[in-house]
Amino acid sequence: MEKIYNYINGALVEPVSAQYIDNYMPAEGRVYSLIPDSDKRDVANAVTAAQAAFESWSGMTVEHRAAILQRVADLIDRDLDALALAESIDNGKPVSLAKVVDIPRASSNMRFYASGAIHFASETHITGKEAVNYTLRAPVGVAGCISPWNLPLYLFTWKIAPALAAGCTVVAKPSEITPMTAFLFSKLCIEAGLPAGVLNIVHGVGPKAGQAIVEHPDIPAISFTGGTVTGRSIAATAAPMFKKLSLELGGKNPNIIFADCDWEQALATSLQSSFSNQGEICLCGSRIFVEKPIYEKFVADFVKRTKELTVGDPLDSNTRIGSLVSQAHMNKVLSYIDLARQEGGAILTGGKRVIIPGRCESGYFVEPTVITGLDHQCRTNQEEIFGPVVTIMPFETEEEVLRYANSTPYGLSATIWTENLKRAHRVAAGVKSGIIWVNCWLFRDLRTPFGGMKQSGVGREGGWEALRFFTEAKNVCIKL
Ligand code: TXE
Repeated sequence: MEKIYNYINGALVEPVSAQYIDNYMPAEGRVYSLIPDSDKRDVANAVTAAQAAFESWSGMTVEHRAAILQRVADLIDRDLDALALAESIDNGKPVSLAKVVDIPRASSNMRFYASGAIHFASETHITGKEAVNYTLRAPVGVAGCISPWNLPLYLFTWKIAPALAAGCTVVAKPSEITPMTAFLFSKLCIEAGLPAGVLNIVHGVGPKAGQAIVEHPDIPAISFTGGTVTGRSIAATAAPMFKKLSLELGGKNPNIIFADCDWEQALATSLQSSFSNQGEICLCGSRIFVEKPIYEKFVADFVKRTKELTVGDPLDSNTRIGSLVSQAHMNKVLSYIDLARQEGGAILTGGKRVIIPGRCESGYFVEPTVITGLDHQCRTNQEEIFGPVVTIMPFETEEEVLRYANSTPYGLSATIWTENLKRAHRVAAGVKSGIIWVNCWLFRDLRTPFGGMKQSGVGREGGWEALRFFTEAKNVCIKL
C-alpha cells in the first residue's frame, strides 16, 4: 500500500515512531494509503531544520524567494489533473470541482504571495517637523501552519504561501483525513528547488502532531483553519506562550434573499452556496432566509433544482455531489438531519444516505437535503453541520432578518440578494460577519481581508493581512 512520508529538511522521511495510520478513500469507504503517525519528535526535527534554514531564506532577496515560489506554482499548474484526481480520491469531492477550484486556487495562492511579497511596503509616519517614524517588518521566524480537510491543498497553500513569501520558514501539518495532496506538494517543492528546511510537512493526528506544533516554544506564530472546538483548545495552549495566532473557524452563514432579487441568479447561486463541495465549505450559506412574498415560490423552485443535482462517483464528470469526507462525518451529518426532524422540521427533499452501486457502494454519500419549518433558534439552525443540508426560513422585515442572521455564535460570511443598492449597504453593515457577498458567492480577490467575527475566528488572512501576520513590526523613531 502507498505510504505518505513526512517532508523534513528537504527529504521525504519516515516518522520517528515508524508507525502509520490508515488513510481512507471516502467514495469507496476503504483504506488506500498510509500516513505517518508523527509525534513531538518529528515536530522537533522539523523545527530544527526550519531554524537552520531561516537565516538564509529570510536573508535571500525577495525576488529570489518569489521566483522559487512561482516555480512551485508552475509545477502545480503542470500537474493540475493529477493533483485534482488525488484530491478527489482523498476527500470524496467531485474531480470536476477540484479541477476548477481547489488546485487552480492553490497555484494562485503561491503566485499571489510570491508577487505580493515583492510589492509589500512598510509604513512611514512623519511627525511634523519633529520626527520620522518608520516600520521595520521582519519575518517572525518558524511559523506553524495547520489546515483542515475540506479544501486540502487550497487551504494548505493559503497559509504556507504568505508565510514563505514573508521570509518565514514553516512547519506545516495538513489534516490527517486528507494528506495526499500535501504529500504530492512536498515532492513539487523538492523539484522546484525550495531549499532544504524552508518548508517542513509533518503528517499525523491533531492531538499529537498538531498539538506538538502548537506547544513548541520555538514556533512563535500559529495559523490554523479548522473547527471552533479545536481553535479554542489551540488558543488555550498558545495564548499563555504569547504566540501570534490566526484562527479561521466554523460558520453558520446566512443567505438573505429579498423579493427584489435577480431571481435566476439568486436561485442558481444559492444552490451552489448550499451544496458545493457537499456543503463542506466553511463559507456555505446553510441558513437561507427568504422574504415572505417570494418564500413559497423560492422553496418550490429550490427543491426542484436540488432534486436535479446528481449524487455520484466523484470521478464521474456529471457528478455534482460527491462523498462526504469520512464515515464519522457522514454519521454526524445524518444525526443533524434526525435532530431537525425531532425539532419539528419538514424534510422537503433528501435526508438519507445514498448507496451508489458499483465501486462506490460503501462510500459516504448523503442526499442534498432541504429543511423548512424550523425556528432560527433551534439547534439545527445554531450549530455547524458542514454537510449538504440547508434550512429555509421566511422573514418580513430587514430588522427581523438581521436578528435571525446574527443569532448564532458564528460570524464568518453572509450573502445578500437584492437589486436595491441602499438596502444592500444597510444590511451588509448590519450583518455581523467578516465577509459579505452581495449578489454573488465565493467571489475572491486575494487582496481583501478574510476571516470571521465572534466564534468564527480571530485575526484576518488574505492580502497584506497575512504578510503582516507572518512578520513582526518594529518602529524606529528618528528625532529630527
Ligand atoms: O477539524 P479539526 P475536523 C469544522 C466542521 C467539522 C469540524 C471538525 O464543522 O465537522 O470542524 O472537523 C488539527 N492541536 N470544520 O475534526 O479537528 C487536525 O489534525 C493542533 C470547519 O477535521 O479542527 C487538522 O489538521 N492541531 C473548517 C486541523 O487541526 C489540531 C474546516 C483541523 O481539524 C488539534 C474543517 C490540536 N489539539 C472542519 N486537533 C473550516 N472552517 O474551514 C486537531 N488538529
